[in-house]
Amino acid sequence: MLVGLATFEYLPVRVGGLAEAVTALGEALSKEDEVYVFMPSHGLTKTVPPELDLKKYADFRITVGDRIYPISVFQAWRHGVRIFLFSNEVMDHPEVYHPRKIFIQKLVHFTKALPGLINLLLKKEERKPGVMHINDWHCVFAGALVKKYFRIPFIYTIHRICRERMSVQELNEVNLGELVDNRYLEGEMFNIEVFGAHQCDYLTTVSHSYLDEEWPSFFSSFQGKVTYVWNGTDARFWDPALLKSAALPREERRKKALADNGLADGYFFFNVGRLDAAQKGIDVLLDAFDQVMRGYAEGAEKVRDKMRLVLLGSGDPLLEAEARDLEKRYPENVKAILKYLGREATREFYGAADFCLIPSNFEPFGLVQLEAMCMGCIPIGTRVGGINDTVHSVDDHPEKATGLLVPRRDAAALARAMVKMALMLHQEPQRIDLMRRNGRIHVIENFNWDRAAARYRMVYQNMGTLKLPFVSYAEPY
Ligand code: NHF
Repeated sequence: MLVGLATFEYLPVRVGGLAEAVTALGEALSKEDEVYVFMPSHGLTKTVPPELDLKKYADFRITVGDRIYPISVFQAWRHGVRIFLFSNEVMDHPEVYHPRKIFIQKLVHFTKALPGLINLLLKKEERKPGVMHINDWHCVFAGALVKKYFRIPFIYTIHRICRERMSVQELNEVNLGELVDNRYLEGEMFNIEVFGAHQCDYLTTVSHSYLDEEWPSFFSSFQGKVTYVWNGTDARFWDPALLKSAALPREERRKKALADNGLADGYFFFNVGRLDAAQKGIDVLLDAFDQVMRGYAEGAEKVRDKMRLVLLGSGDPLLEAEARDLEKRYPENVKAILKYLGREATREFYGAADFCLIPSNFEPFGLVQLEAMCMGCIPIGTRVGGINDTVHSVDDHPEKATGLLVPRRDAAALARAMVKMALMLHQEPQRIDLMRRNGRIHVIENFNWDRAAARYRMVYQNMGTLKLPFVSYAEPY
């Protein structure tokens, strides 16, 4: 089958987990299917990385309002996937989602460019995708038009519900009034995700728990055509054997990584990612660590002096300031590295840290817990979304435990969990070792991209033959 993936992020263009997920899926699908990716260039055509052998494929024009815009389509091959990039003065803007005004213009240009390219593919190559896989709300208008004009069914995957709206006036001004329908209107605002979910042939999201959490408010309206497909991770990259200091015992690696960051050896807690309160719950993490240091959690006095926390990532300036403040108050315990250091350096941290803190308030899937488990770094996360689906908590499954789960938005519970795990590391190292081993095996067996690709393939095939529903959302797999 020829699968078209429409997305706003695909490596090397990356803002968050969406890029990792769609790229890995495209590559896994390409082992059995042909995969074409469609994306705005986001300026990639101007700063072409050498590994992308980018070539002009076609030029055409689109109309937006009363203006005519040229579009150049470039194509490249990356790891077996054919990538089409749309380039013009709007779609070349290097920021993917900012500023909002340009981002919405990009969305509109993409909506018009995709049917234009499908038309050209038909003309030049006499073929079209058998299915379009639309990723997140940015691409749903394009999916709906391609379905309408070319009879290509589409699957809509929600990586995170954003509840995004555009006004009816905005849509009419860019000649997309044909999409407007009362069913999607909230006053004069048009709900893009509700539109996409109605229009698509199949709706998926990235974990069972997220589907459950958002069932009453969103997914239940689409019963019969909705399911979940778990993401995966690449355990070949997230492999302790690839660490610079792979030959050293884990405790030595920890000692060294902490020393490199100006800290003495201790119980090493690590957090990586965007510093954000709304989704990632970093405010809760900072509060929890402070509670341990102040001795509020039971048993904290036994571990307090040896608590170490390394934060890696940037984000909300307010949280960055709070992280700096925590570092100042506890200079012997905390190191805040307020930037991203790249995948290889992150891997070194996972390979040295004892525990990875993932205090998200919601997490459709979340890749960090998988990466950590692959690397023997034990996740302490919240019981939400993909974290809940992928981590076996030591409280629920002593034998097959891979981490510890706590309630969301509960700093006191997280503080208790940190103390509990630090004490376990000290008192029951064999139990900790078992959790590290369990984690890597669990990810390799259950959360790999070949498995995800196989599950998506089932969805594509069911759409093709219109055998719906093929699975109840609640059916585990
Ligand atoms: O892993 C890729 C990612 C998810 O939880 C993550 C999110 C956005 O919020 O599916 O998409």
